[in-house]
Amino acid sequence: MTTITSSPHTTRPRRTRSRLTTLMMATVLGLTSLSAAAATEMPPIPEVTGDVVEGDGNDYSLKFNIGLTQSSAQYRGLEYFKKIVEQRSDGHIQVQTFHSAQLGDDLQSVSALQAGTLEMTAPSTSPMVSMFPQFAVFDLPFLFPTPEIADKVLDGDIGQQMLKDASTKGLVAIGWAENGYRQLTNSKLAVTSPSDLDGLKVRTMQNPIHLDIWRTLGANPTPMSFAELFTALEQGVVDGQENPWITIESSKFNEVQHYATETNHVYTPFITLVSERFWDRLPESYQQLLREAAKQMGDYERQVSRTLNDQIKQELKDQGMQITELTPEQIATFQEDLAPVYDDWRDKIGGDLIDRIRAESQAQ
Ligand code: TK8
Repeated sequence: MTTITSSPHTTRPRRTRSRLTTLMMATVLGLTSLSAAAATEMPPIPEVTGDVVEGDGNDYSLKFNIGLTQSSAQYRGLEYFKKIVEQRSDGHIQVQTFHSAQLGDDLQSVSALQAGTLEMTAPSTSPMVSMFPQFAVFDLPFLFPTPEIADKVLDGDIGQQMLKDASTKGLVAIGWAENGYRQLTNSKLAVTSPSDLDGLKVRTMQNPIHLDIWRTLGANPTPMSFAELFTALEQGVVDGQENPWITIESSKFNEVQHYATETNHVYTPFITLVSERFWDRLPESYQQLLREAAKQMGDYERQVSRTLNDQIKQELKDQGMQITELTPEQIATFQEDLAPVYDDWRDKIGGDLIDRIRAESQAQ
């Protein structure tokens, strides 16, 4: 049985200790059976559908590297991708999967794709805005009120055009998946309003809008690669960070962050990328197979991510994290404070694009 919390291969020794401490504390509180029973089960990897695809007689192998750990929904998606591609190519395409930034963080992986030393990766769109400024739209706070609206945008004309536009500079963009709604964690205090953030050192993704968001709210933001984040939190280089619940748990941030606030301030997509050098070597039939597999991976990964989101929030609570759920009024305070971020970025990003996304929300 695969569980999201049992990740013996990714657990570093020093983390095991704090995990143990957490478990011992839970025992004292009589919570062991609760948290053990809550061990999250991933929705099963679906059976592969579709016929075997004829290639050109050659064998190919591709390395697919991501930043999140083996217990993330994202990695689970990669396992499904591997299964589809290997089965439907009748073993002519071998997929090797890598997690936890083993072959580099988001930006390093994208460079490796361009250089042709790595075949696939799926970064958050946010660190890529220096290459593709239009991705900045996904960094605007509170733009996607529900995951279904995000799907409509990403799977509809806007998202499909963005994939085309991002298929340049040595990259081929073939699909979307979800990182998800971001939540704030920190080691200092229960945050209920922007005034609590005064001077708090918050790690952000390497992205100017995220910097702007946290500066506007009064925090002291520091951009940093995700690969450096656990150590930075553990050593107190930063006080806090923000990521979806599933990432907070699969990266064990709760072991070094006592407080969390359910802010849902930004919805971050993952974009599935292939090295153009590799792509150009493939027969068209295999290019099409990768596109189909990327689509199925994205749909499944979203399903896993959404099924687990609330469950994992509960598990984090059971493990002792103090989670603050904001009232609509408290959320409104964050939204009002962040209005200037919209004003500052609207023209740079393109007001049209923002309006089209807003229209999708209203059409619901
Ligand atoms: C993982 C990152 C991560 C992102 C971040 O490679 O950097 O905080 O949310 O998921 O893409």
